[in-house]
Amino acid sequence: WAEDNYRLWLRYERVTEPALYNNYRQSVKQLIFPAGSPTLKVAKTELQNALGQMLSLQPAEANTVTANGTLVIGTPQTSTLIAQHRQELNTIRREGYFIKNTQQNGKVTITIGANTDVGVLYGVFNFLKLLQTHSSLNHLALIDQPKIQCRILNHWDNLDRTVERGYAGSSLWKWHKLPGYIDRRYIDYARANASIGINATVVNNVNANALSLTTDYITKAAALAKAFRPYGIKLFLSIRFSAPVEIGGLKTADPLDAGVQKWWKDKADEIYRYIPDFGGFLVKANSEGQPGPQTYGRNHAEGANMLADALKPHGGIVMWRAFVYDDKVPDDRAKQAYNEFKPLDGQFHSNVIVQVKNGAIDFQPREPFHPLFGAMPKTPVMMEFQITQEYLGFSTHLVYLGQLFKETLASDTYAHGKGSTVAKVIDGQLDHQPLTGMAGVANIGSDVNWCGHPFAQANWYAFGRLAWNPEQSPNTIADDWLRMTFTNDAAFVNPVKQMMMDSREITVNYMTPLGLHHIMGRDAHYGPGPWVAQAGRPDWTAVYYHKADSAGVGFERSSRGSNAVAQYFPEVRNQLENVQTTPEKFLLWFHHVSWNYAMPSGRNLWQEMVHRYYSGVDSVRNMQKTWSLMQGKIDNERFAEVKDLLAIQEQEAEWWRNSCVLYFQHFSKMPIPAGYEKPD
Ligand code: GCW
Repeated sequence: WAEDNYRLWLRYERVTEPALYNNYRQSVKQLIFPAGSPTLKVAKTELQNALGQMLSLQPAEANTVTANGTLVIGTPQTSTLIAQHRQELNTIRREGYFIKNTQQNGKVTITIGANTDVGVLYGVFNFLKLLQTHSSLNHLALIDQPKIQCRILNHWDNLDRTVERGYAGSSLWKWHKLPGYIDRRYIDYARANASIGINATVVNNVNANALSLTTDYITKAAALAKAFRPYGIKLFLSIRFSAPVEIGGLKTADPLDAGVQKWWKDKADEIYRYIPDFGGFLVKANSEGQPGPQTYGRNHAEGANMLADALKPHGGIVMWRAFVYDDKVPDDRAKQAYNEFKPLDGQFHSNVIVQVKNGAIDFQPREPFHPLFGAMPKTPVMMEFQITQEYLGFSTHLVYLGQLFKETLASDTYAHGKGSTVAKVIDGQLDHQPLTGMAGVANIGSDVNWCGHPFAQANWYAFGRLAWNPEQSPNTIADDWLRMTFTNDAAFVNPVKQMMMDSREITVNYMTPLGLHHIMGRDAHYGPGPWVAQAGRPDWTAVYYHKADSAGVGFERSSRGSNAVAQYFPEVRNQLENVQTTPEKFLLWFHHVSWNYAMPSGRNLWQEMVHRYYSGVDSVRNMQKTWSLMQGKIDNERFAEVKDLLAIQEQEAEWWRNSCVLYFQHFSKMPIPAGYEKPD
């Protein structure tokens, strides 16, 4: 059980189909892979282990191609055979790779080449993916490279090993045993990340403890950085803006104060002495009570630039979060980030990137894209997705987030007319930004299976794949993941993939259909709580986010309400301004709509809402049916685990449905239409 759960998508199951087994063995009989550097060494070990497990084979090592079925791997520096492939090498940049069939000395070879060692590592992992997914090794002509530079996990892990919004056990980082003891798990974590192209990690919570910048903790962080380094993963730290006061003994943390500037400069110099390739800082400032430049009457740019200047000589960057949320700001919460950041466009130094959550409220089951995407053409802007399912049933509900991520990435901002998708903003194409990134708030903990739910592993996987290339399809990603994680049996892969693909919409239906949002229980954000007051502000009554009353339901964000729609470009704004043209999935996000409003389905709004909640529950039952047919196709342990979790999901979908339908019925005063089972 533990083994099956632990190995993630790097299981390297033995290939049992005889023809394929023989064909693969013939293709990799000989190996030319000189591996001197730490990165090439780990790539080679990964390859040899995998081939051993999948094909019971150790290819014979050679220096020249003397047999059909030779695997040639390396960079132009390590191999003249690779250096010949000028055209491919010129196309791929630093982290890219190519895999192709070639003839050398009249023999058939497979060549995996890259300009750098880390490119080779990515090439090897992708070659192994071909084997794991039982793909053909004939006519290989793959050229691939990342579209986004910084593909980074954000761990909201505290130094005491609790994890904010973590549902998979305690933090992986055993701070108390670092730097002396390197847990084997750090290596497996790095392997898993490298296999999907993740090249950076922030190991501590954005609600940061100033102690993480003390010399003791820098030493510990340096040990982690060293463990990750061969896998091409750079370490970043979240910082607490007031650290100069808390651990530096200064009177202020004002970013314009010369003493404060010097403190950060010295601190950066110190960090780079321990971690020469340190990535930089992630900063949550003036949000949810965290200190920041505004505490001293300065703005976000002044705060970010001060840190950026300290990191600049070493090549480090600042990821400055735009998730600013303050219940003292007397306006629609959805508007605050745009209001504070848009005016600062052009004022950030070149090694600052602004990190924006996918939506303007907070990682809801469905949110429209954040209006800051496309709105700051003079500033690098990166994406922050949440992989951990804070608002999506923790690690109990099966929800494939490939669909959620993709929906945001494919949204059109119209910043430069039609086709200005969010993906093009964050991969730098749209405004020719040299600095690009995508962050995912990790769902990883020390549970045996890393993520709490066997299917939550797919969300880590999908994040990495989309950060590498946001144009990829969630369907292909789910297909690869299922084959590598469970089995290549089509009778399993096809129905379960469909279940994954539908799972996000199903969850939206039983939690927050039609644009409802933030109606989860307060603080925990787990079960339903549309009746719960969300915070301590007088206007934030129980109905702050849904505004239900006898006339209707929904948050009016058109010009007739908070006018949050004005933060979007005209094409989007005009569409959202009007109830009739607002996409149904965002209806109640942007409008307060009458219970009698006629929906395209022919139902009125109330009936449609009831319908969505019921169909959400019904669909979970269908997921259970699909899954029950999978018995015997995979190991019994994971089969049983998912079955039990789906049973909880079904109960909780009912809990959501019954609570929300009965609660909103107080306002609609309309009956539950005939044909639906009675909620209780
Ligand atoms: O989603 C909210 C969470 C907080 C989190 C905050 C943030 C780290 O409820 O737990 O704090 O967002 O993103 O900063």
